[in-house]
Amino acid sequence: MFTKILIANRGEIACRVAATARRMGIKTVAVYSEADAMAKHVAVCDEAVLIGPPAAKESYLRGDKIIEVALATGAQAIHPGYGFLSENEGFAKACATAGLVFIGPPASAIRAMGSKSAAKSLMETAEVPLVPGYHGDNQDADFLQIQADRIAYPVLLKASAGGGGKGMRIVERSVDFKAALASCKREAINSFGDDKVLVEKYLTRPRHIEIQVFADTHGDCVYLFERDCSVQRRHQKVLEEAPAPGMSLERRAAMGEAAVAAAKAVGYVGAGTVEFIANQDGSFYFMEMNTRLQVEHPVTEMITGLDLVEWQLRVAAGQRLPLQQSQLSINGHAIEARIYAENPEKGFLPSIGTVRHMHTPQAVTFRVGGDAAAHAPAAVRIDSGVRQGDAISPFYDPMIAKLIVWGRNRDQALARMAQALSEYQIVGLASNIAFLQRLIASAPFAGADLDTGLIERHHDVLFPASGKAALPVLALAAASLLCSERQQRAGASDPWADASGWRLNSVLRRSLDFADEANAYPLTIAYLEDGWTIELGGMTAKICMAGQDGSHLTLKLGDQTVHGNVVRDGETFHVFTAGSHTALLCTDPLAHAGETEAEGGRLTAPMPGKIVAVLVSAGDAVEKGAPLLIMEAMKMEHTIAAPNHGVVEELLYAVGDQVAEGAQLLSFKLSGETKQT
Ligand code: MV4
Repeated sequence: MFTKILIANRGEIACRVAATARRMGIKTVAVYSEADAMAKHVAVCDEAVLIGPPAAKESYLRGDKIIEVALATGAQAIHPGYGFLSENEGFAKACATAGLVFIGPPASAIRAMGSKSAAKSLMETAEVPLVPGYHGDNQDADFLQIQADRIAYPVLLKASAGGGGKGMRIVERSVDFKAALASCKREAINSFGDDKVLVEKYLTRPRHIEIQVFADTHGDCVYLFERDCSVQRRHQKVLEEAPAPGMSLERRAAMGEAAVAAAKAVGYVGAGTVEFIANQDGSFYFMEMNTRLQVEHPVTEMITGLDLVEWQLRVAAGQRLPLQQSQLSINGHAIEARIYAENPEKGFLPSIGTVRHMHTPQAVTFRVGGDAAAHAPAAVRIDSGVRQGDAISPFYDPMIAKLIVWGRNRDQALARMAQALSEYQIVGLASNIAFLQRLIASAPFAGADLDTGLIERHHDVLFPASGKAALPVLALAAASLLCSERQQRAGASDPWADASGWRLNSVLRRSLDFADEANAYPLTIAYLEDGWTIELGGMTAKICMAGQDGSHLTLKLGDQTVHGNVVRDGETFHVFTAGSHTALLCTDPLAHAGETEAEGGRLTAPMPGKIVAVLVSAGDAVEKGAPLLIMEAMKMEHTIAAPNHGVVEELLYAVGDQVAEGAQLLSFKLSGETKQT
């Protein structure tokens, strides 16, 4: 076995590979770009070497540099992860030339599967089922049209060098064929430098079912069953599960054997995935083979109890496969959800920025009883290369984490997925968590009515119009704000240690305006001895604090108890309660009064009143929006907030002082700017 390997990747997969290496006592070398100096994958490896600027072309795709680093650090093998250099025939060859083991298939197998039409010819010989079609060398337009007419419409044109859905054209009628062919060839030459196309019968509601295979250098090859990855959007997988719902034992064996035949036909070694599309009637056809470890490999690990990275390392070191086909079995059901920094409501636009707050469900491993379950599946597993405080940059894939759950059956796995998603909290970036929650709860997914068009067909359910924030959500946001003001005033973190005496005998009222993307929530708050009342649109409810643990609040709201986590990011209050996330912008008109004045260069009293609290001292450095002092006027509290980051220079009034409208309350110096008064 190797004693040291280099991991030529980043993010969750680099961390995933490092975890197995560590467990096996193998040292790891990370490589990283300038953007990743502080990344998790650098922290979890034993050594790390900078290989270049952020752009992948200048770092993670620099095979020459990576090989140099492997040689210099004494690594014996390179694990390419997925993406980047993982399916690069030239890199696999260069590793061998340098005397390094490429932890993946032989370069010849990568090449054989790189061309769709060549792969199909090989598969035909190996008797792997193919979609009716033409994948030969004759590219004459009239000839291809005859083929399409023979196959019957609709047909699908695919660029032979394409992949991942690029360079495809659906042709519905014979009269449209020539134009579609010309357009497909144009895209193929532009995207792949090769205008060869193939013609296939177009299946209208296919499922994407892929088989995990493993081969060793001793001629053995097994299949580790299937994954259903039908839930995709624009050829990006969103949910993956194993086993595939509705799969019969016969079909599983037939697909598994076809996949093994495919692997053997190209002299495969290591972990590979044979992708099929399956008709609703269960017939299946070879699509392509992915010659790498896939993103979704954890669902296979969960149902087989195996560590596929360990198998990769053992096979790469020349060992035999640890188990034979007859020793492999399926235990339970696993589902993976890919958590992305993206905005589903804005066409899944990637969201770039810093993860300001992240709370994840607890990963749980337990041992289940029974002979069929000798391994210990994790009920909840999270594979991630992103921690709180890390940034999602525009340079790489915006995946934040993979959330994988296991259950005895699909329903239990679904329930655990719902629970785990409801506990996932991310602030600072848009994420697809709420979308995933709707997706797994949707009738077609819950009912396992899967096909590749599921998301598009159920758009209305998956993208509902945003509703109004519920009262408990608003109460939590308001209580969070009121408590933090009270704590600042008391100068103590204990909310009950409020001994400043600021609370007056008369009831103080103030307005507090919250808003989400669709609605405004103008609240009126009244201060009571033991809490507040909150008024919205003629409805009044009483709030009492029942407990606080950091940002987690428990309230009595009328006769209910509500609890949730409220994370403040600038002026936005992120409320996580009952499994949902609501972002509420607080536009305290009084805080804004201070702000507007400040923009004119003064922090002044918006109206005549009395100073009831001074929250800062001269010399304090404060963040934008930090409350500086509170005045009371017309039974309302007015918070004067910092207009920007800066330093308090001089306080011009003290608690109890009366101030006239427009009076300057303090002098304040903005960071990096000249004095503002
Ligand atoms: C197809 C097909 C229907 N009929 N081939 C898309 C990417 C590539 N891996 C294969 N793809 C498809 N090939 C025939 N003959 C439908 C798709 C397809 C698809 C396949 C798997 C997962 C998602 C998909 C989404 C749209 C289309």
